[in-house]
Amino acid sequence: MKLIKNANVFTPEPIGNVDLLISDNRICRIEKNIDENNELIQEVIDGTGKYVVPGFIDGHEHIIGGGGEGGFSTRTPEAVLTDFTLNGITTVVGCIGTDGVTRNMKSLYAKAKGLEEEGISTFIYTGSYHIPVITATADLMTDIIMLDKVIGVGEIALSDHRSSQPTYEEFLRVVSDARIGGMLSGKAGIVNIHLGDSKRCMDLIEKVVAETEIPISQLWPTHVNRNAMLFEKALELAKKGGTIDFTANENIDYWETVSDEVRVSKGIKRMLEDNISTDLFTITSDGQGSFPMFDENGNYIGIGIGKARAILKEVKDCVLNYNIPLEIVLKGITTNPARVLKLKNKGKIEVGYDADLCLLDKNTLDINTVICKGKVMVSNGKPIVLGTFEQDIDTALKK
Ligand code: FWO
Ligand code: ZN
Repeated sequence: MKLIKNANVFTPEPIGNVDLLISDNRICRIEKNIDENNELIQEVIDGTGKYVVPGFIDGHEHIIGGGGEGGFSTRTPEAVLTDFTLNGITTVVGCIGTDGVTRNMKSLYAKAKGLEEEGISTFIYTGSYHIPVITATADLMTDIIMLDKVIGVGEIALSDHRSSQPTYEEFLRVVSDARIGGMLSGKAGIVNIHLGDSKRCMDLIEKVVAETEIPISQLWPTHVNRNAMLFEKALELAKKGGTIDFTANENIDYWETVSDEVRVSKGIKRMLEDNISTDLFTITSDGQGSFPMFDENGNYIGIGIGKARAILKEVKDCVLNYNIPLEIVLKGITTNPARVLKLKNKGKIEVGYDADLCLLDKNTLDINTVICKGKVMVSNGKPIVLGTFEQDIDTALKK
């Protein structure tokens, strides 16, 4: 057992200074003055001066890499364990993007299993930008029903010059198959939708919601803050009860000057001003995903890469620079994605939930300690556990 003493706990709701007792991989007690003189307690973590929050859930990460929009040399590298643990991310959902040919479901599954072996919780979406969906098994429903790690489909590209230009009917069939696959397997069957910059925005999503029996909660649009026009449409969807996903950007100070990308903190503030429930936003990293740039004629001009660490940077920006309460920002990376993705025992500090926890410095919100399923992965800001190839073999052998 491990005991976290005297920390200021956000479940994400703030519940003040309490102690947390962890048994194996679960949270087993949350109360004041838990007696540390219990022979079952092997480790006491001093939470004085720290916040304890649920581990972050990153629902959209290119864990095997992505990119390629500028040719072979622009394919991005895969993620490594400490991309996540050093930034508070304890659960990640892997996806494939533009390149659904040299990136495939076998690699995505293997990488998700590898990261799980190294200590974090992982899930994946089947498919990529493309419709028809390139699946691991015969079809989309079978992927969701038969592969435990597959919780939905995505990232399906719409309103983008790189999409497969799906018809409404083709898109609708993917949404329906994902819903039925999820229903039959007790999973979300979520459709993670990539929105590009074109003026078609949310058209197909709005049509599904307006014309079919499919609930709005089946659809989870991402990159909604990529431009002001799309963001306004996203707010309309949220007003109808849809959950919208902001893509974190670690260089938003620059991008705000050269584009009309909406800073995550301004997006959340706008939802608060418009009285939209704060249950209806999430923040994901698009980590290891490419950020390709094209000119007005669609010619490739350059490329950047997303990073998982952008989420923590946006959290700090929201709280420290824009005075958004921590308990609100945390919802976007804990309870909200856990609900959208139907992740059992994740996203909350509650008895019986997985012991996925972060200790943050109260003043800077820097990561101090990260615990994944009860195992300390980061302590005092230093990685205790490294990915297999994040250490020299001689160091590894000495362990
Ligand atoms: C976004 C992933 C984009 C890949 O529009 O969709 O390209 O396959 O690796 N990235 N295409 C980035 C914007 C949200 C800034 C992806 C990328
Ligand atoms: Zn995308």
